[in-house]
Amino acid sequence: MATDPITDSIIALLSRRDPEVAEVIGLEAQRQATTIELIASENHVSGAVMHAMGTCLTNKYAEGYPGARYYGGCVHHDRVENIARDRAKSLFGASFANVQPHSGAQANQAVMQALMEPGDTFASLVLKDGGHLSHGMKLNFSGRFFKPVHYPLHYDKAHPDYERIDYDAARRVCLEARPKVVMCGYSAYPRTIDFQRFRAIADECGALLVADIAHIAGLVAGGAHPSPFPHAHVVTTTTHKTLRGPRGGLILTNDEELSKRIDRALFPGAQGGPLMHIIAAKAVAFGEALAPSFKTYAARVVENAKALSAALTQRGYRCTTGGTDNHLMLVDLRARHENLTGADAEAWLEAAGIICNKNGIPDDPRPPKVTSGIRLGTPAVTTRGFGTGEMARVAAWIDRVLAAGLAGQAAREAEAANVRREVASLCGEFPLPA
Ligand code: DSN
Repeated sequence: MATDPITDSIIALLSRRDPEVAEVIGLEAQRQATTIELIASENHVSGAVMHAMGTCLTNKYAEGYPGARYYGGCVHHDRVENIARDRAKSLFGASFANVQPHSGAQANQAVMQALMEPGDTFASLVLKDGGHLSHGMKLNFSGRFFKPVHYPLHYDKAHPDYERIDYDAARRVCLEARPKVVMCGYSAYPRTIDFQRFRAIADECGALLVADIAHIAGLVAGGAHPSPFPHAHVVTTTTHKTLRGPRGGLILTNDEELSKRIDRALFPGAQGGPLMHIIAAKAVAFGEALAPSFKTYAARVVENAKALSAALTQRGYRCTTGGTDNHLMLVDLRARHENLTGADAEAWLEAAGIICNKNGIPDDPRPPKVTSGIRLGTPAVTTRGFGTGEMARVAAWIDRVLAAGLAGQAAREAEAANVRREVASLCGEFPLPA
């Protein structure tokens, strides 16, 4: 099957120079072209974004910022970084953007360094219930050099906000711990985040509010989720999830004093030379996200997520919180198959060409490498052109594969092969973006 045309042309050249690596890239291109990508944090970038990444901008050291570099020969790099900064600012309505973070975790590292001293306290969601490792995991810089306190979800099944953020508890945690920073924004939370409420909590306890919108940045840019501005003091994000850019990070603020601290904390505090080819690709992606068609894309991502969640619910699965407001859902598998684990579901679905990840559900009794749930997201399939009709087919395939999986190895392998063929055929009708 044809893969995306940019990768095809790169492989054609590479196979003459380095057939070994070309072969691997070719196989991965085939995998992406013929499987259904439901990992909530992944997407398929445009050919223009892909092109910008593979350019001579990778050859240059450009430590510093536009107009203040540590190397000569940066005139074109200054220009492209300024284009990226300006586009990011207009996309998110911010007066400052740092486009250099290599990743979301490094964006968070820089912001924490800018806003706190080692040993200071910050508040974030209980990590296993949807937080990110850079929000205080013990092995991560955020947990080693700072002191995280965590706020919970509602864990009481009878509560109308079951499995949603417990804002009253968050307020109590923050008033008691008096953190310097309150972090909101998550990796596995299917509902709208009330940034205004978090700002009120931050103000009451004298903290700064940082919104990590890595997952929902494309929805914010496309108007399908409320903006963290004007509530958040600082916003961090990745650029490669719903925002559909190259793999990387971004920091935004409207506070001039904080912006200076953030620039210093990122370089030289956390990183050396910026990846200028990636910054060029970020500029291209921000340009795409500023186009009116991106609003339609963001709305469709949410529409598809709601359709997938409803179709799975109809088949007896339970989506946590009862559904989704954004691009992802957490599926509690036990409602349909008491003994099915997230780890098995992930593996069986992969064999059928449906790619997702096991994920703990709130209050999950199983350990993180096993889990009782899977996380599903619609950014990548929506880019491909899938609509609500295709979501219903995907839900039916998921159910078939998981039911057969529990019926034993022979049934599992036979059904995975059947579904794999049907999946590849549907993928053939929805080629990857050019
Ligand atoms: N690893 C990302 C995710 O899948 O959500 C978060 O950085």
